[in-house]
Amino acid sequence: MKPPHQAVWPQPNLPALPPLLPGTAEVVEEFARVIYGHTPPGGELTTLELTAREDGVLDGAADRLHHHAVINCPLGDLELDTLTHLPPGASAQHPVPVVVVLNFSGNDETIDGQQAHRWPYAKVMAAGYAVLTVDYRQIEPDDPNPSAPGVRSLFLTDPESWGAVAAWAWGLSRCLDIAARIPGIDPAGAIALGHSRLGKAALWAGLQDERFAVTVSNDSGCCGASLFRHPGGEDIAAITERFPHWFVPSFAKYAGKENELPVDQHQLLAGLAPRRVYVASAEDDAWADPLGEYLAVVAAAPAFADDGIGYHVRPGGHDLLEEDWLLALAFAQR
Ligand code: GTR
Repeated sequence: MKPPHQAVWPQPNLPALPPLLPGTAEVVEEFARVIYGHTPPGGELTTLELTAREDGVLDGAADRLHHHAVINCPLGDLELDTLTHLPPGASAQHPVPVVVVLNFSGNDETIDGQQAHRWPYAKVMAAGYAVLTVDYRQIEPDDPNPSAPGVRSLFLTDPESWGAVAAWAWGLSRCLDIAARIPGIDPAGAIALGHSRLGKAALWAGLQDERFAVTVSNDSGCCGASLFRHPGGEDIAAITERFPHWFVPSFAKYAGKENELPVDQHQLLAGLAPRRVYVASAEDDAWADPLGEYLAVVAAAPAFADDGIGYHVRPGGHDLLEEDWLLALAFAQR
């Protein structure tokens, strides 16, 4: 889809963007230091139990598998319950690539709950991909004062040394560990995909985990794909006020001082090169600043080979729609 915006940086009356960083390692270090925090090493998938399997669901479009996984961390185990859809015919002899996506409100909601429109499983199967999901709250609660601890309490580091977005990103990598053990899934060609706050997590996961061949950000906005230095929508003051647990506490000192931030999000997108990244925006999603997302893509593009970075903006609001999936998968398959 053709981006409707013709704008490029520099923008009149807006500051220059910081230059692209030399490589992925530098991007990880800078963004860990300033925004997301440092993800500690560790977290090993031990037990993976298939707890249920139904073949031929969705009128034969998919086989549905439920797994219970145990991830061994330095201070205890994290347990994850994953839901996987496989195209029929996917097997150890004929494995398919996987899209790893966290969900907001439970695995079952992706099938027939209020979130089901965000999960066009049959179409994704027809495109030749498996989908593996887990409830993001099982990895780390989305609460500044959680009643139950998450994975950040299972490491020896200070829990505040990495934010909840980084914890969810860590969880995406553990989901890929799980996917790699499921017969019928080929971990090569894996896609990390996320919507909104989980789009921020997908970008941070894709950057750090080179097994993700393609990273897809959908409406990820502030601290996701959109530029801090392009005003519009959510800013640092708003995001750190409402979601102090998402990032390192020191990030809040840049509230109202976007221009002093040492980084900007085009650098994060560029850090994914030479792997590939796709940014999806929605015209009416002003809070995520679709133009700021587009400008970040344009500013990151010099880091990529042809077709290494892609973008679309569709009509409508803040949501993950079938159209977003299919355009992203078409990009991945090019
Ligand atoms: C909003 C938040 C955004 C975005 C969104 C979402 O409230 O301000 O950064 O993450 O939530 O996750 O739906």
